[in-house]
Amino acid sequence: MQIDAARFLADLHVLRGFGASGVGKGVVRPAYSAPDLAARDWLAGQMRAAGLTVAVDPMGNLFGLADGPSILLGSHSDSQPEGGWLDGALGVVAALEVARAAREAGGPAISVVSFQDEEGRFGVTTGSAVWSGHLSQEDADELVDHAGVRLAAARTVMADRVTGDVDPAGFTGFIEMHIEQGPTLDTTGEHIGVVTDIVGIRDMKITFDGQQNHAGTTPMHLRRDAFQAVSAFNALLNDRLRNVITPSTVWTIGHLALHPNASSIVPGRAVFSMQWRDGDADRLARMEQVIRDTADEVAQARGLTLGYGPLLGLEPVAMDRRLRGALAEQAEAVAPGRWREMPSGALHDATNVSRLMPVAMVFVPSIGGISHAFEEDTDEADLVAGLEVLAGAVARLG
Ligand code: HGY
Ligand code: MN
Ligand code: MN
Ligand code: MN
Repeated sequence: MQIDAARFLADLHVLRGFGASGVGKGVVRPAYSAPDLAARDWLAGQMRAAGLTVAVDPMGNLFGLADGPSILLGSHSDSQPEGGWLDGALGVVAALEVARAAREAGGPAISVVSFQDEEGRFGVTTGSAVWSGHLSQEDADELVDHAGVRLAAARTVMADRVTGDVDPAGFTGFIEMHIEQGPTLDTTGEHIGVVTDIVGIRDMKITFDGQQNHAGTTPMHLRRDAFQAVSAFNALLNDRLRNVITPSTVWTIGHLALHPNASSIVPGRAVFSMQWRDGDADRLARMEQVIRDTADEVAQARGLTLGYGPLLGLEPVAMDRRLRGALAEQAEAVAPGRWREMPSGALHDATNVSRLMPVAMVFVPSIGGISHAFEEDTDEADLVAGLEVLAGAVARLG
């Protein structure tokens, strides 16, 4: 199987053009946006040109299907509200190149996928969560984004592209190539990461409701200020979690909406995202209890009411030994002594797909460990090394 590195890199740059931010190589291509649809239409054309049959399921997950049983390769092509050009896109374009190379060489049958809403405009890896059965379409349809749009409404923009459900039974396994999105490989100078496990995640919206009031006339001791509650909650939580966490545990308040969000109004309402991740499901549960107890205490002490959105989440998962072994053998062939086995602190569609079939992942370095930012980038040589590992592993498994 002969991969074409120039064709692969050229395709990556074409895909970057859909939703290009104009800042560095960044992209703004959230799920179901116009650039996301345009990117998916372009990808569908590439799939057809590679001899694959295009299928789109009701969530908008895009498949390029080989005939008969096949190995599934891919990732996602939606981005964060401010995203990098490689997060997800790399795995989809690498899959396309391996599918083309395998076909040209009469090699193993390869199907390609770009999952929808991996970046969680509506939840956590929503497209693959529904495809895998982790989340029902009915429950997914009730999810709302930060602007209050329901998923059921958002996905209607894809309705005329939908061909129907895609049966996972025809796939023998799934391999997702991705950038690391963290500092490990960049720091060690290694070129390839073979993933051992993917951490678990919990994510829920929390709402504090107080009293909206005049910022000049309301004495401090009479205020029921929703922002002050968030601030107090955050400080108390950071302190209390210290008894529960390990050095790899992480938690984030990444979205905060104050109402009505004006300089001279004491905010009456604060809605924020609370997300936490760890490799141990029991620790995730203990953290949830600390979070709920702390929010409850802050709300009571300040005379606010407290509300929770649905608790979303994915369990930690281990990668398949056989697929992982093929990636490791090929990593040693491509970058002798310059690769490592490592866990993933980022979430991936592979977590959901592991419910359906054996899965594995291969990482390439992220320069400066930066991702979910316009600055995200990877050396071209590393992009190509990762593609060589993916293609070689597929050939070994074929
Ligand atoms: O947030 C994540 O880990 C993934 O990139 N959606
Ligand atoms: Mn990703
Ligand atoms: Mn991401
Ligand atoms: Mn006034």
